[in-house]
Amino acid sequence: MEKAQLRIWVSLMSTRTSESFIDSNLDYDVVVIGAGISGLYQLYCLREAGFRACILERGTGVGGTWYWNRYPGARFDSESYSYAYSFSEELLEEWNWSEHFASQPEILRYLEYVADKFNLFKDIRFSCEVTKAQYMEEETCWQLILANGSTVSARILITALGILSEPTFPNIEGINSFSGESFHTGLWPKTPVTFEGKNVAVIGTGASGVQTIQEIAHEVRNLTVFQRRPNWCAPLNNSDIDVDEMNEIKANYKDMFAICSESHGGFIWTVDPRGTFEVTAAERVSFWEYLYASRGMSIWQGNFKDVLSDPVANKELSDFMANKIRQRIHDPEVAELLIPKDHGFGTRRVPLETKYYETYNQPNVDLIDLNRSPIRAISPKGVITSEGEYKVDTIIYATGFNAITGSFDRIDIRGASGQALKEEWSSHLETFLSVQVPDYPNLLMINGPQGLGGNHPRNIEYSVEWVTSLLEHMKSRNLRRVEPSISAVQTWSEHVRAKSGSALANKIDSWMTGINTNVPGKDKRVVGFRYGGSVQSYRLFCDSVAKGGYKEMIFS
Ligand code: NA7
Repeated sequence: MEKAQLRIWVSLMSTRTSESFIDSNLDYDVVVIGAGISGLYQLYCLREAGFRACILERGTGVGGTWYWNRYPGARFDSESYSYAYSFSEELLEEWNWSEHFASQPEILRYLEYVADKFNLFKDIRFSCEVTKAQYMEEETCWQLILANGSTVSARILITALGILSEPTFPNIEGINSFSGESFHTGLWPKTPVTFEGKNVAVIGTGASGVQTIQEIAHEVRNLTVFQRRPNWCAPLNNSDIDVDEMNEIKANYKDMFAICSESHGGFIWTVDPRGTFEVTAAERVSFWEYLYASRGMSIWQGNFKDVLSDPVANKELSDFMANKIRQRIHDPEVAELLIPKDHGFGTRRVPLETKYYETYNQPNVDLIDLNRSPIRAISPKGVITSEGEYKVDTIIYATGFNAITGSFDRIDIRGASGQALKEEWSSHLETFLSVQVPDYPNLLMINGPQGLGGNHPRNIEYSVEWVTSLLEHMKSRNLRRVEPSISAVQTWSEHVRAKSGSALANKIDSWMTGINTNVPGKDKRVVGFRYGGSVQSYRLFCDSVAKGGYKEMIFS
């Protein structure tokens, strides 16, 4: 071949390479951030579909939420088998759960087993914190900068960050001056922590606080719980699973997952089609007694159809739950402190408990009402409220997370016009299907804002498969760039707002409505922070986009 011809050929090839989805100049076709439940399955699917992919993970192991939340008593509040991956029959057959609601160590073992079984470890880079992600228009790729200064490039960036992965500490003066040990439930150390003989403070009574309190109350010398707002808790009713029961569960997996895809939130509990007042008072109470004695979220997710939307029905149920608390607590004043007065049952995330209320009957447990005596400061010796100082050896912050957008905010994500995603979202939070954001081409989110709540792994599997199909669509047609159209984003956001209408939960301050009093700017409820519709309506929308050839998205 003549030199001039060779030059033309090389230049043709390089044009051809740069015009195809696959570009060997890039480090990867797809980079996934996060090795939790979403990231692991995403890596598996990408590999099956023939993409060069890797996960960047800031921790030193897989598991995401279940890697970081190692606090005492951490466990599932969805049934273990309904929370597990469903994509592999072999995996379903092999894995045996020891409890209906597995504890964190067992969950982590499961996720490590999955990563090992599908040989995922080889493509996960641990201790890799992504600090910046910049979309490069000319190269049609994402350039990532890691905390160690190195860079990684990929055609597509998938975030699998989790919705509760940015722990927040309370905004209290002197928090760093404490001389004892202090922990956040969402950043629990791997090394064992003992409480024996110690005076311990727990700040926060959400799901993590409740699980921690009931677990350590028997071990500590004295436990002081600092409560701002009580939550409505329901009995977990956990129990062991023996071999026969596990075999029965395995035999019914297909039916169980079918129920999950037919239920509103992806759980195994489906809403009762009757209205609260369509039955007699005696039938109502007997149904609620049955649900109170049933496992997990039954009383929240399997209740009468109107209890989470009709204030009168909700009040009736809340009164039933309040009486349960009164029956279980010896001291009536303590009982009243533990009964929420500012929201009805099920309108915030319901912590599931095991003898949580009885904990407050123990002589070594005190409940401090922060509404009466707010925390003024943390001192070197403990917690100072308006009524005095509580000297403790250990402080546990069970103060929650900067939900959903918080994990994006910690990365400086810049789109095609150079705008920071954090700034973009601080003025208006809009997505397409919770998967894409205009001006951030080739950025795909698993369970981003405006996404489904409920039983996450069920939604994760669906979203990961949807995203993988989109990428296969692009690869097979040599499409290198994808971005949602503005009109598609508007249509989706209108749909999200419409679906946020009737649920009482949308009128209450909680992380589910975008509130976190410890984060500046997160003091106003965001309509459609999460998708309020059902699993079915979400999937119907996404399926129709895929079936219609992704007309709502702009490819080039
Ligand atoms: P949550 O549910 O957000 O709970 C956080 C708790 O911490 C809640 O009781 C808060 O009270 C309390 N909190 C937060 N900041 C403060 C300050 N500054 N002072 C006193 N108390 C404070 O987080 P979790 O980790 O328990 O659970 C998160 C999710 O994980 C849960 O919903 C399940 O889905 C699993 P507040 O209610 O705001 O008055």
